[in-house]
Amino acid sequence: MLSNEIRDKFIAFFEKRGHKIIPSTSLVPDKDFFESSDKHELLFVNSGMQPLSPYLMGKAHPEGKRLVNIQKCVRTQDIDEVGDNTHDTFFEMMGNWSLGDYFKEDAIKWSYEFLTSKEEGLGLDKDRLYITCFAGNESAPKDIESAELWEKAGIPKERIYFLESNWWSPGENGPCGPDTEMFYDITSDGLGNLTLEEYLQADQKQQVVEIWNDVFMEYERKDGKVIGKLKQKNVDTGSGLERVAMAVQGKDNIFDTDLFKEAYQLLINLPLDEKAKRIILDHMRTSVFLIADGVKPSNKDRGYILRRLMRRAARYTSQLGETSQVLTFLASFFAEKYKNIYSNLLTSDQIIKEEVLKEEQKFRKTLERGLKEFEKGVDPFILATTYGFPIELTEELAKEKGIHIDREEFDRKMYEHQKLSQTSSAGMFKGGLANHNEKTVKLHTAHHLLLAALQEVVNPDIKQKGSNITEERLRMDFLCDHKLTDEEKNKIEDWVNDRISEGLNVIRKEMPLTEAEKIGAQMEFGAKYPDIVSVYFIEDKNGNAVSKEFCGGPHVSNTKELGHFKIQKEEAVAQGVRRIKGILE
Ligand code: ALA
Repeated sequence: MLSNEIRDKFIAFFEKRGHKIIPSTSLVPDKDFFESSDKHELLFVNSGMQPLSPYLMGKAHPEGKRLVNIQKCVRTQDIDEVGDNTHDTFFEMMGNWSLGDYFKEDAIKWSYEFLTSKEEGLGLDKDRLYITCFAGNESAPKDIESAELWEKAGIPKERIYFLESNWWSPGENGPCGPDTEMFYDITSDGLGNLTLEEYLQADQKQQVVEIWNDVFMEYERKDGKVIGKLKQKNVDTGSGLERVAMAVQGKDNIFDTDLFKEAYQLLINLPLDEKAKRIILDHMRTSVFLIADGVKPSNKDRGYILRRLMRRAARYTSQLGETSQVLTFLASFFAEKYKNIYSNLLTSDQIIKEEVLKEEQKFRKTLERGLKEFEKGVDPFILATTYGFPIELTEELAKEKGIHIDREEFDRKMYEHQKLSQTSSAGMFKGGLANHNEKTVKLHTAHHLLLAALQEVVNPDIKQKGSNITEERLRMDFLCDHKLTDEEKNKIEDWVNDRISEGLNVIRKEMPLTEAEKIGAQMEFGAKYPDIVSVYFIEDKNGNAVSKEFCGGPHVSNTKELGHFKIQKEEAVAQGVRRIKGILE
């Protein structure tokens, strides 16, 4: 039985039992709903009940008390599980609702009938079903009634388990209640009766998968605590199409079902491992649905999630090279595949293609270089700002390699960076690095130490006249009336290397230009500066500045990160202007 037939059968089954069909809402939650609930929960609709919340709370629904639909859902909290047999970030949730009408008896009877009936339902093997019910806690009693109803329907007692986790709520606030969950045994030989412990293990190993959840919503939560009963007893059910298709089609993973199979075939000859293929398929399908619902890739909220999904997919296809358009191709494929069921995919076909192509091309250009930098151990902040690597991507790469990423440090640097780029884009700072990666940032800090060393060793009046930094070396032009002697060069190198081994902090401060001049911060000779300037201090252990320079950054946070400084060359560039090229080893 293909997924189209599963959808049709589900709707027809409940329509026949007095349910009115309602359409899926957009994945982007309705504004009214958005305002009335916890904001952070609601980037995307992630269950069939969310758009129905007001009606579960007692408001009359225009279509009556019995509803059925198939709701598009996005759940990104499980993103790390994607690639296993059963998790996806987008799914279609089939659901039936009673808004203060029927309750446990009919809900359970109909769930059982739909799952097992050959004529009206899916014809699944009843001997492969396992059921869990709510075990009870301080908020609500053990749900013995549901267990008895399952027995009455035909499930032996040995396959019904009580768990405290059988409780469902959309977030900290709103309607909620105990649930009863249906699991299907997808092993080839069948597991038979299982003790609670064996059942839990089978669940863990994905030998049994949850295919439906009936929630008996009669309670209300506020700030995570049950505060009492609702005006009415509701039923909210949710059955994931992908997993049902897997059970019905006798597959052990969702990617083998007809929902993914043809798309999977498109990747079959590419040099990608199984997990990568699954992640790419999942993320591109989700991206297609998000774009069709009006989400555009960006750096915040919904747009950020979309961008992250696309970039994660791109990174798994990085070995296909800069010019690959596999993601764009897949996006078009999914739009085509689902257009008869979700007509907005048809109308936004062109936008989907354009958005994916734009993002794919943009990211691929920097991806290869970024991955190389990552291999070399480059700071996550540099990866984000120079290579457009979302921090989650870096964290994921790091996890694979067992490297620890300091997220707090990253967030702090990012915050400062954003503040700085706002001001520097307003033309406020001179100096600083145009192109920064880890190597240039280190050389930049060494450049500041070098100027201080020249003043310390050669002449306190030495002024910088120009600078240039590449990944390989720094170059500084400075006003000086003589060629440096070997002794001076040695002393300069020693001075810089001593400051490096002392491990001095590098600190950035913003201050009025007049104050910066007063404290004698170094400025480039002949440059013009704004009223408010950024000054970098390198401070010794007593808090005295060994270097203070007008500068837009960025810099390392401590000189110990620099390594060993060496002067490669010292030469004249013009009358009274000398040039030093230096490296870090
Ligand atoms: N709202 C319930 C769920 O999403 C049915 O599992």
